[in-house]
Amino acid sequence: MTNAELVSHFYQILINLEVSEVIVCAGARNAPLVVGLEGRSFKVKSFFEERSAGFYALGRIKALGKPVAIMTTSGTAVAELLPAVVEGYYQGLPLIVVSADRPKNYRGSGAPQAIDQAGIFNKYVHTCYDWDVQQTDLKTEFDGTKPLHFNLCFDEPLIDGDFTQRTKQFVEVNKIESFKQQAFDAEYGQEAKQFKNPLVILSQLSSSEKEQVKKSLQKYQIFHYAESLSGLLGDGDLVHLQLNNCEPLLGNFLEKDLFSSVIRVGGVPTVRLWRDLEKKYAHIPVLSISELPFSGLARKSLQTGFENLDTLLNFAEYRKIDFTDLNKKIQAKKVTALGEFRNSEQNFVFQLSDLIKYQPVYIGNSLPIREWDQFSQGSFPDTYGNRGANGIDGQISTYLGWSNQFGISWAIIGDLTAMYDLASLGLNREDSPDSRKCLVIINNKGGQIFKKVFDHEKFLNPHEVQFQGWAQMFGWNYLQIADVADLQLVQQLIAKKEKKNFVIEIQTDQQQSNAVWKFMEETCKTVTY
Ligand SMILES: Cc1ncc(C[n+]2csc(CCOP(=O)(O)OP(=O)(O)O)c2C)c(N)n1
Repeated sequence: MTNAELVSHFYQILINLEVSEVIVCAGARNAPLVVGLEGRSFKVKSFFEERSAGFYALGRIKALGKPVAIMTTSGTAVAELLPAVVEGYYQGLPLIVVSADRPKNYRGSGAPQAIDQAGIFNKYVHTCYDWDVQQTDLKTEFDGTKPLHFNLCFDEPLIDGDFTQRTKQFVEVNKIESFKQQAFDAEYGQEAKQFKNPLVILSQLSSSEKEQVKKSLQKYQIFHYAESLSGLLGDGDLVHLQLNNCEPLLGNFLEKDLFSSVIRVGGVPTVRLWRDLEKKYAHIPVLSISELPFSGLARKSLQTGFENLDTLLNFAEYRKIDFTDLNKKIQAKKVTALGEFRNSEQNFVFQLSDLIKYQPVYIGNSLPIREWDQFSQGSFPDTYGNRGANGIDGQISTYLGWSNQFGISWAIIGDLTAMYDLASLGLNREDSPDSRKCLVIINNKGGQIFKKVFDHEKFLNPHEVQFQGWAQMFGWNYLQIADVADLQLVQQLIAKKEKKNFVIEIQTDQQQSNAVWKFMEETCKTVTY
């Protein structure tokens, strides 16, 4: 077979895998693949930096609900995709990695741009297909629930035939099932009896899961703690069943036996209590309802899929709880604290969320996700964030890929998180002209999440960086806000409806932010149900 024929067969495989978008990070070695794209129907996006491009592809997968391919040249270009592959693995996203390689006999030789690429992603991909022009069996199997790697070896001359030809060979792609959640049988039902008075925690949900969960919660009127990534926090039909989020309260509830088990619905939760279930509350039975194969805990717990959601939520015995008064008390305390510490991060989140209610929002890791969970007001049905491996890398890139589907959208991220993904803004060129991106950086001058636990420069990485020059470099508009009153500028920006992208840098007052955390912790000790 020639390179041209291998490419032609391969593109038929991509089509059979339902790939319609391809992100291309071109180099010489993947020239056969790049040239072969000409005249095919894939939507193609080119970018030079593989790490950002990989994370961007994850955002596209989330937006499209189907696999997206990313192509790299040989060498470290492939290795740059590891973080996105890992993130894709833990989120269950079908990222199709296509790396071009030098011929197989170059392996281990140290020849230029020849590294050991086959199997480089190890367990984080469903399979690595390592093919060259000698390959006769091109049968592909895929379960669609994790990344997949094709390593295609090309010898020179790279362009060796007619790349416009379409394959006449039948290329077989089998969809297989590799993971099946525990069925809800009699034995399982017996175990599920432990789930008395459960605290139901909602974490990351897909759109279809969200609707299903909402229906069941409404039907049985179940009290729950909703994280923002569920898209159900503050939902008008559920808000009377939700606790006004104040994280430290949950531990108190377990200690006071208000709840005696935990049912988690969706992704692995962010809330501190989840980590405490590992050891501190190891006696509390935990059941996870999720489509992913991860229990999210190293200790014993039960797991099942969404098909059993309604049965399980109905099955559990609930204590009738009315949190109306408690919610009011917490809200009053929050408002007092935020009023007093008006330039705290938490108050910026509180006020900003009110301005951008109902608009799509991407939430970055570290403090932003925790602050959004506890201090945002209103409802955000389209909320997304990379919580697979909780990295601060690639956040802007994923946001840009995910948000192309919307008109105006927002991302809320930390300053180190922004600095991690500096090439990302270049990804936005030529993107959907109707989408309008607003990237909010909460600049607290370092990794302030560590302040409470390891208050040392080595952890905080303090800095005086500002982001104006960076925004300008990529032709984005820039707004700097250091007082909460200036959020009116954001309001004006929204009202103008101009198709402009913005970097909005919010400079917060660290002492005030610390004071709010302290106040809320104290409050949680004193408020009672
Ligand atoms: C790729 C990666 N490296 C390191 C970490 C560890 N880490 C967690 S939070 C954090 C600091 C984040 O700082 P920033 O983005 O400024 O947010 P802030 O803590 O101030 O909210 C770091 C380094 C991580 N989660 N991911």
